[in-house]
Amino acid sequence: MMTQPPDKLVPQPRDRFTFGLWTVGNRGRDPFGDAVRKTLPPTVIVRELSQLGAYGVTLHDNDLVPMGATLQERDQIVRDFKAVLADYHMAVPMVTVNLFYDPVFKDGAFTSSASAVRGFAIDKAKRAIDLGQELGATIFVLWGGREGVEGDGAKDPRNALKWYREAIDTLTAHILTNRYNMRIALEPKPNEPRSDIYLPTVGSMLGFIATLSHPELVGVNPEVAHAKMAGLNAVHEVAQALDQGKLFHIDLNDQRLARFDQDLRFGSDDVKGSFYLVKLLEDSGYQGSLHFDAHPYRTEDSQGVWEFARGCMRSYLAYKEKVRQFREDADIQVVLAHIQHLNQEGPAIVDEPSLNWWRERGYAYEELDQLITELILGLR
Ligand code: GLT
Ligand code: MN
Ligand code: MN
Repeated sequence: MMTQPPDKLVPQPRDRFTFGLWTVGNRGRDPFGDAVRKTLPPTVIVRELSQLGAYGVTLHDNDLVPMGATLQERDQIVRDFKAVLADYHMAVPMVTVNLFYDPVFKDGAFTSSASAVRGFAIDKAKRAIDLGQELGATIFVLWGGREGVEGDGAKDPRNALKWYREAIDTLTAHILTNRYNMRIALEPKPNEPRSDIYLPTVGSMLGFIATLSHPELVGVNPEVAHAKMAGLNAVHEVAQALDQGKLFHIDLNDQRLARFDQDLRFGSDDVKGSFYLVKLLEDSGYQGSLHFDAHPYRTEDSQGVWEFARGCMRSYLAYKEKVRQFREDADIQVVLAHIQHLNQEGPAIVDEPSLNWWRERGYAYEELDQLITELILGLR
């Protein structure tokens, strides 16, 4: 009897795919329109994602425990949630804290000009770290969505950075005092919901991290869409984090350049950029979660939500398959070898004729790029 080859695009827990509860749970609200879908209970999300082959889920404190819950209520919710995770063999490798939704954070959390708000935010983040520890998470993400301004009149940005630093230092101290196995990943974004958000890129986060009391405990969580909103190359952003050993986590999604925060299904818009990102992650041996921080289109019903989730994972695996084909494609490898050969065997630059050789040589990047384009288009 003929056995079917396994479908390479069917996700498995070993692929380390995770989704925020807030991603598939997104209700489609936007600045111009109300919710179009019902709230999905975390238990349903865990069940559906596990059936689709995900490895785990991630969450903000308030995706699970509502603001204002009593300690007793909180403990009950966490107990029930842990039971569901165990039932469906799902992990929680990362948690984060919501420091942007409640109106108390309208002028920022760690960088609010009011010290009472800053203190409240730090305390909320500590409790979220405790929750993460309880759920087995080893990464704590901080996205400073409200850490910014519309105008710089009332707040000296140097003070904001000082307060930001003090907050992160307090959180690493909390991790160390409690001997938690937890590291922090800072997530940059250039703007939205604030006009300008402090520390807008991976590079600025890395510069900031070097000034912290415990830089070894702090890395970055780059998001594809956030780099693109700033007109940057997301692959290079991730590469810089890898280069410094700071890629603690990643938010995979897609985005058109120079638009509002779209959080599109991974790999759905920028096909070549997604290919190079997957290639980079696979080439680098990155072992962290492959985390999707994206939203289903607002047009979708619940069936569309799960198609969206399946699509994120299938697309990652499809690009990964293309990376494998890239490595095995004879013509591509010949062009790469030719480029390598010229790079290595070209003459040392010692006189005018050797200088001219380097001036005149070609790099064959057009041929290479055309081959890659055809490979991605499925024509090779
Ligand atoms: C929010 C934001 C994301 C962050 C999440 C973590 S929440 O949806 O748009 O980029 O990663 O706080
Ligand atoms: Mn994100
Ligand atoms: Mn986003």
